[in-house]
Amino acid sequence: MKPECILINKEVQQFVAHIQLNRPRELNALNTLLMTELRDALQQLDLDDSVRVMVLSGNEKAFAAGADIKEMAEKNTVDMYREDKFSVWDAIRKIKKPLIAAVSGFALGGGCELAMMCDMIVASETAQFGQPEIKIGVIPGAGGTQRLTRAVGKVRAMEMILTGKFISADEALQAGLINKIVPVELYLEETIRLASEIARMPPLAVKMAKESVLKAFDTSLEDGLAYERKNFYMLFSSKDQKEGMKAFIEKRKAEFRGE
Ligand code: DAK
Repeated sequence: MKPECILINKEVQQFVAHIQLNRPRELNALNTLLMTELRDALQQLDLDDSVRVMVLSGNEKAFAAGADIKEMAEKNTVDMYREDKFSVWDAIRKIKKPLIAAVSGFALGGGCELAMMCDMIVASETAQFGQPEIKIGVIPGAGGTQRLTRAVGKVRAMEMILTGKFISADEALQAGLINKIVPVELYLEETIRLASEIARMPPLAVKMAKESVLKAFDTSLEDGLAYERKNFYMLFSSKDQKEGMKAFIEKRKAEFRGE
């Protein structure tokens, strides 16, 4: 069935898929249907050998202005607990292939959290990031207090989360929240170019590299090093390792197949 709240282009470039959040009238507010469709699409693409990297964008005005406030406003604690909407976010967090956010305009609340769940963020000059939940009586719930703090440090995260104020693309770049800033008419193109660059790398090594980098966020250095080493050893069972090293010695371009 065709999704209602997202657009999927499975082959925007070779091995690169693009998902666009598509509730423009609501500034891509993340309602339950959108998040479920996004989870389903990402899980399918994660298993699809013709896709190696995924790009996630909104539109020029908004990546996403947060979770849908109108959908949440009347909920009580028991509703929230029983509905367990976080399982959808947890599933997105477990996607193995690289996911790159292309952010223009508002990335607020859940929108900022969704961008931070991606592996990299390319922003247009108009991008604004914020966790304004405090202004509507709550706090970030989909990782904002944790990921923002890890990305920009305690004092900046405190300021953003306690005041709800937005930061510009320039401030986000300076704080280490995003990879780069691109003119608005080029931000999507540039994100797809970055995705294509990664898609030319050996896919198994890419997945294991992603997994190993993410491990650094929730483990000791000792355990993280052991984890990295295991993945490093494992890649010596792959055909792509043989191909990559042979191609280097033979001074030719490697042909990676994800095997
Ligand atoms: N929810 C629902 N509708 C939204 C929305 C949102 N977050 N943001 C914007 N809209 C709607 C507006 O209501 C308006 O619809 P109409 O009134 O025309 O029907 C339309 O989008 C255009 O918005 P504005 O007229 O307000 O546009 P402006 O350019 O004047 O202002 C703005 C843009 C982004 C500054 C403003 O819309 C705004 O402040 N929006 C709310 C931003 C915000 O507070 N975001 C944080 C939401 S709380 C969870 C996971 C995650 C979360 C919660 C639970 N679980 C898994 C359970 C996350 C929570 C949040 O994100």
